[in-house]
Amino acid sequence: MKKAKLLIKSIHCNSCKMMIEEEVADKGAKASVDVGKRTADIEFDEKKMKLDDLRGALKELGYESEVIG
Ligand SMILES: [Cu+2]
Repeated sequence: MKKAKLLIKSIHCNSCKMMIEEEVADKGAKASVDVGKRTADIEFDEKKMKLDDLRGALKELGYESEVIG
């Protein structure tokens, strides 16, 4: 499993956290969102998906992200 950290500036509450975590789970990966820090720790299988595809799916929900780790 590959790990990445995203900064998602438009996270502002627990529903954002749930939306993002559910969307990432739907794509077959794992996300752990920290609402205070506005970050999402992502664990995904590089063979099955690209981080940019996941970021694209989040963007469609209104969450633009920046890869910070
Ligand atoms: Cu929110």
